[in-house]
Amino acid sequence: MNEDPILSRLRAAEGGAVSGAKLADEMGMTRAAVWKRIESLRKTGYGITSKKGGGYLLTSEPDLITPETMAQLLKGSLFTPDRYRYLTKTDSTNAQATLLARDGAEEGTIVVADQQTVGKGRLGRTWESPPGVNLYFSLILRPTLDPRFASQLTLVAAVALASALAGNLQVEGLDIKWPNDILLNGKKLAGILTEMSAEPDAVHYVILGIGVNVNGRVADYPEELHEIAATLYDHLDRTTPRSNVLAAFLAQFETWYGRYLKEGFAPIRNAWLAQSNVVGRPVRVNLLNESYEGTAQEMDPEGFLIVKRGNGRIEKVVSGDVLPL
Ligand code: BT5
Repeated sequence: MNEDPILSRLRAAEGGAVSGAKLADEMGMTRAAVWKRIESLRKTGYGITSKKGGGYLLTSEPDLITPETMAQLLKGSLFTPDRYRYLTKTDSTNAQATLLARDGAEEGTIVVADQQTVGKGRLGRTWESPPGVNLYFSLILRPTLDPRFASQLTLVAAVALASALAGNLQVEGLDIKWPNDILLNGKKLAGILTEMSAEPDAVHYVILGIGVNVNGRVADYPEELHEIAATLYDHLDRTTPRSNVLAAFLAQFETWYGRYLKEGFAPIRNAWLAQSNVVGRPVRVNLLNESYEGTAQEMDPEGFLIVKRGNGRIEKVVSGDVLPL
């Protein structure tokens, strides 16, 4: 979608005001039509002041992730603007992406929401998803892949997100936690929920759902998250445009996913190990009906975590939570 020409003109004025008459003239509109467009821009969150005889002045831009905003930033060939689906409020982007995938939506389709009412974590847990401040999105992928290895895509996404945050946005203090978290100074900044539909030998589709705490304040989250969640805003003490985080992630993901399909899991494993502190650390492994302590030894060539228990036994962790001690 094209950007609003009045908005482009106000941006181009770089802090200067443009008179209504001039805008009307340049756009080939009446002054009343210009005023109407300005009103609708204000409604979407743009700060535009108007002084009698002084013209219109753009003073602030909202933190939008609408198709119009993202169209300029989606430069790759996988997540193209025509595959971008935006919802202001939805139950869960994973649930919506699943419906689209069942209907045949193609690889590279992305469902983005400004707010989720039933954001999902793993194992029936919930993901806190307040409006206007964070990122909640789901990618539809259709890789030719043995379903046994589909969980490797969680690690591809973790590497891509860590690369976007550390590389493109220069955030320090990040760590990848097996299998699905990005931590910032030890607290959860982002989570990944991978779901799939498959038969024994073939993947039909994979939904990769990602939540990133960008401009939210942990103090506004429910009490039980105060000690465990992190946001970029709290860390940097300034807002980061959500569109930049999303665009950086999608570009990184396209690169890492491409490498994964071409070269296999080895390069992902190397990048993951380079960005994670878990190897060599004491950990607690929480499984559905068992919990034990040990030392994380390595990530095996398939992406599972190898943990040596206190009693010397070597375990391959294929699911569950691994918490650093
Ligand atoms: C996850 O689950 O970390 C996966 C989260 C995936 C969320 C995205 S948002 C877009 C897409 N659509 C969805 O419906 N979901 C995906 P898990 O490892 O089970 O962690 C869940 C736990 O993280 C919760 O039980 C809380 O303790 C904590 N938590 C909940 N909301 C959080 C938040 N906003 N920030 C940090 N921690 C949170």
